[in-house]
Amino acid sequence: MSEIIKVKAREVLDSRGNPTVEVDVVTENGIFRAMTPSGASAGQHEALELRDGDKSRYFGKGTLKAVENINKKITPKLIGLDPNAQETIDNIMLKLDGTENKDNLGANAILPVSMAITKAGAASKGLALFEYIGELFGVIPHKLPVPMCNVINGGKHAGQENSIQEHMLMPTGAKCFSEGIRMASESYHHLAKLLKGKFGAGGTLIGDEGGFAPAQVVDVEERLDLMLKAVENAGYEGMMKIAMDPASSEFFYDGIYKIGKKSFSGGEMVDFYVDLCKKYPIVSIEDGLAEDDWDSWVEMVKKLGAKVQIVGDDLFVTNTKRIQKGIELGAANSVLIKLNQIGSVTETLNAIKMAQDQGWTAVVSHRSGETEDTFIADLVVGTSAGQIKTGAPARSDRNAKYNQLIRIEEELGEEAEYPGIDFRMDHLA
Ligand code: 2PG
Ligand code: MG
Repeated sequence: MSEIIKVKAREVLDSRGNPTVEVDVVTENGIFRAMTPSGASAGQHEALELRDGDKSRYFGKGTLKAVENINKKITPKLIGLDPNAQETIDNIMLKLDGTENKDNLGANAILPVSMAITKAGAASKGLALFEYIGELFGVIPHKLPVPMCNVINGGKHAGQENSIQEHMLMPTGAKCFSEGIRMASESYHHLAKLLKGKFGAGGTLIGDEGGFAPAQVVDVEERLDLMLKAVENAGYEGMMKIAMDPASSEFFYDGIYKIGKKSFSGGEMVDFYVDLCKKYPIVSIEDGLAEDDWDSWVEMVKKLGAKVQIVGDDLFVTNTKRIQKGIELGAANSVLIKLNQIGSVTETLNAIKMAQDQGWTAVVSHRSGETEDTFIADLVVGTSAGQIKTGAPARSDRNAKYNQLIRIEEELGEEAEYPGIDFRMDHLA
């Protein structure tokens, strides 16, 4: 058994240039490092992201308190422990925090420690991280995910108000993951050509997740038309489906949804998606409705759920209590999985398990503020989740994850499976 010799945290920068927390866990096998990401369109019910609030540093966004919570409070409890005791270690941190929302230590203190422990645990067993996560989760991992590549960024990720946030391509017609990424990348570059031709250099400005953010294209149908044209120009017509994340809590005001100049009730919003799905090859809609508008979610599942994956992100915040409520109500058929929404590896694995046990899908996701940490690539394979959303196939904060999946696919060789168009039903088989 190896043991934890040292745990040390520091403040570093994320992809948006905001501070975040990095942790080194040291065992006899080496240094194991993890970083926590950060959301912009964060859900109200997420675990606490502890920020210093000292306006003289990073506009109040400093993370020195979270760093200190690790170095002074968490570290002494972990020295000498076995890094393979993931659940025990996560529970020690949860107990030390003592609150439902991680209000004392901060999810951004607990999570990077938890992730670094998983990496140290894998090394101590001589396993690749995805294999070790498979062991923790109870599957033999060989399934690569279908990526959701966010080629047009809107909403908060593009400095726009009352606009749909993510417009993604899913290469469902690819034979394997690396071919899917090639199809997405080529389509992305064709989209760049189209946008440059239409709007000049300003058309290819990019948003937080590496997708284009053309201020001139506000209408959702115009955005989707451009994407499909790019796919056609790349030669992949019919081989790419569309996934959307409107992130609608961001344009929900006192019971009314506002997109551009139009207003919608919950029911009208559902009808808007029903119409859109008739016109476009949309297979997945995340946060089409606001985080507490449960009734409209139920209506959406009734009207669209058989055909379209209905994914709860801000609705569930990777929290088994909220997922359980969603299951009881029939409010979705899929859960978006973000480690830092809940704040530990064990709780994240439990959320994925709960979704899958229900016959729902789980989509592993990045945050809009990312880092070079590729943990989620191993997480999606280790849990056989079958879908990952980690931005455009561009910018190293996003491609770090796609590239890690290319490596995992290579390592699995003949064993590797790619669900393609069966990304929803595959895990039920
Ligand atoms: C989302 C995410 C990631 P953020 O809404 O799904 O794409 O955005 O990290 O800003 O919450
Ligand atoms: Mg979302």
